[in-house]
Amino acid sequence: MPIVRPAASVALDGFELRVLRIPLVSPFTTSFGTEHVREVIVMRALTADGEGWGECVTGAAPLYSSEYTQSSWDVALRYLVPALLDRRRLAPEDVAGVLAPFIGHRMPKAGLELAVLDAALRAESRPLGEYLGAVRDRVPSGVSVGLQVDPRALVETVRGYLDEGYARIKIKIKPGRDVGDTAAVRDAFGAIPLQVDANSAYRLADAATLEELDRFDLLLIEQPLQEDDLVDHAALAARLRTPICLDESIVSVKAAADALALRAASILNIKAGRVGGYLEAVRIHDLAQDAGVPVWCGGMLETGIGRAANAALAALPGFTLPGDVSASARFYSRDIVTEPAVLEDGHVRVPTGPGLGVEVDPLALDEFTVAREILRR
Ligand code: OSB
Ligand code: MG
Repeated sequence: MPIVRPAASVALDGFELRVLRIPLVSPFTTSFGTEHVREVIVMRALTADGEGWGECVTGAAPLYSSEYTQSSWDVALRYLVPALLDRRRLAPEDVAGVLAPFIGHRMPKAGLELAVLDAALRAESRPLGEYLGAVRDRVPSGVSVGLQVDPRALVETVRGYLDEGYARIKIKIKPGRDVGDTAAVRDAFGAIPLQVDANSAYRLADAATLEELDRFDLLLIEQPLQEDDLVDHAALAARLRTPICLDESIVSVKAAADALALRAASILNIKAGRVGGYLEAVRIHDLAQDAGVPVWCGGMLETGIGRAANAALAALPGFTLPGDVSASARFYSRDIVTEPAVLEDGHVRVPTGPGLGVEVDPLALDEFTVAREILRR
């Protein structure tokens, strides 16, 4: 369902942007690298009616996408924030249009839109979930498991998450660490809900290796090929029994429509940060629902800000597969909100308070801050 009732506009006074560096509880390794610290930008909208918070999901380096911390920081301070502050009043639904002349940079655009949306909804005492069209009060929680030193270590790590109650396991794969790792997890745990994520590490020439994964009855294979390889993904999908799910390739509702038309994917991972915001994410959800295509909510190691918003998004009716909406403690021993997401019976609760429904902890925020800028009108 499209957004039924728009939010009120806010009178913008300024934005505060911070770069945070938050230690991870354990290193997170994908086919594109290992992270020990989550570097992230948080943005605070300052308005006449109160504040609102957003998060920009770029990583420190352009490894998952072309966007990264300093590209987001630069474009936000130089172009995006000034364009928003040019408007005396702004409704959340207008943010994307004001920022549209600036090509790309969807991650900082998404963070700024979320900050404005949170401010507007808090001022109206409306929860984000209700605004987006949530139909559940909690969502099943999947966990994304990074590459481990060997398959035995992987099995022990997965065992820990299963013991905690996670509803679905996703393991990262890359060439040379695919069939063996997947076989080890299947052998150890049988018919658990299991999927794999390659983060673009393969080429169509690797199709024979990926075909071997068909015997594991995976829920899906996520983003085997590169971001712009829609035609190759379609060719691969025709050879596999396992559904192909796209992550990196789905940067907009247009990209989603193209991917479905080409049969490059039969499942979509929706990440609000990657597609330019939660409103575009809802449009992709609506498109997929009309097409009968299942979607799930991806994650980008969000802080409590983005994690609360992701739980709200994942509660929409078309999110029929468990998302990467894990407990905060899966990544962080200290989060920047006062009520970090927790795992309860394999689920994460959708916050019900106004806006994001979580409060930022100013002491934690200061502890992790490495850069700070305020722009006022
Ligand atoms: O591909 O889904 C991905 C983290 C960073 C960048 C890309 C991805 C991921 C994850 C972690 O898999 C998802 C999470 O936040 O739990
Ligand atoms: Mg992915």
